[in-house]
Amino acid sequence: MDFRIIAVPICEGSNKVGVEHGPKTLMKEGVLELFTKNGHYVDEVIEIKKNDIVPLRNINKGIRNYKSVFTINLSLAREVDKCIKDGVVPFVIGGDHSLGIGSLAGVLNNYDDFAILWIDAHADINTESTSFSGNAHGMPLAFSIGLGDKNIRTMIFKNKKINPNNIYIIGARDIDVGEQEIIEKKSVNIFSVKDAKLFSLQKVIKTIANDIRSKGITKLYFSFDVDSMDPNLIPGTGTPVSNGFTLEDAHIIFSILRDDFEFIYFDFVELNPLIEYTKTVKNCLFLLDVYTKGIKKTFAR
Ligand SMILES: [Mn+2]
Repeated sequence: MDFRIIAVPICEGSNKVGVEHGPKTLMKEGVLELFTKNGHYVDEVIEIKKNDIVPLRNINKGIRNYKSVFTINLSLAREVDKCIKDGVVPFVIGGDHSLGIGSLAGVLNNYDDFAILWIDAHADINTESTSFSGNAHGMPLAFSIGLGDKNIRTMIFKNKKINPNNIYIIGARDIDVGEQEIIEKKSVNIFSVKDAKLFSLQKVIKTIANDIRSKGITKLYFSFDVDSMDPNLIPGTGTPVSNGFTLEDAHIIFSILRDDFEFIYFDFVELNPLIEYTKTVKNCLFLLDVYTKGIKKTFAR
């Protein structure tokens, strides 16, 4: 498959520094070589430019570092859009998960019908009114379904919306009260690690795959937050939650999905090498190897 790696060193959507070093760290540790080794062509590696600032702590319009989050995601939306129009699949490396705002907007500008696989310990579907922290990395899915800040919805999403029923959150085990209400009201699909262990992960993922297929959807947006994993395996992340997925689980999730769907977008977010380096980087590279190895070597379009 032909990829473009888009590095997004954003930390402003969280309240911890360090996550902005994710892309540079993975590049230094050989992520590009993994793509090549596994038979893919990377046409370009680009980085979303941003002003050199640390998280300011100021909350404006209910969102921390509003201006930076807005500007970076507007640039990202344009790059993702351009990448898809160039016939290449975006592989976005973060950075915090607020980059989902620009990514979802960029993908939505090109495709109407796709399902979103959101592998995460959190639901990331707060609005600025339901969020306790004001951290935008907990909000991308809300904006994508037409909730929350009007500027983000009109200027980044151009008033386009994702059907909430096409969102599948997998691995969630730390959900805010306001998020739970949105999930129920909008019929977002959500599966906890507990569900997965109870019914067997294979069964859960097969059910999801069947559900997506039954809607006639063939395209997948695949977003992987490393905090979906157990913190013993990936300690280097800003908001760890215990009882996460194992490396084998991640393998199962991907191997069931890869044969049935066309992947139109990938991201890999929230690794923070300043919190822990050695184990985190080793396991991130393992996961990226699994993902790039498993993708069929066909062209996106
Ligand atoms: Mn997340």
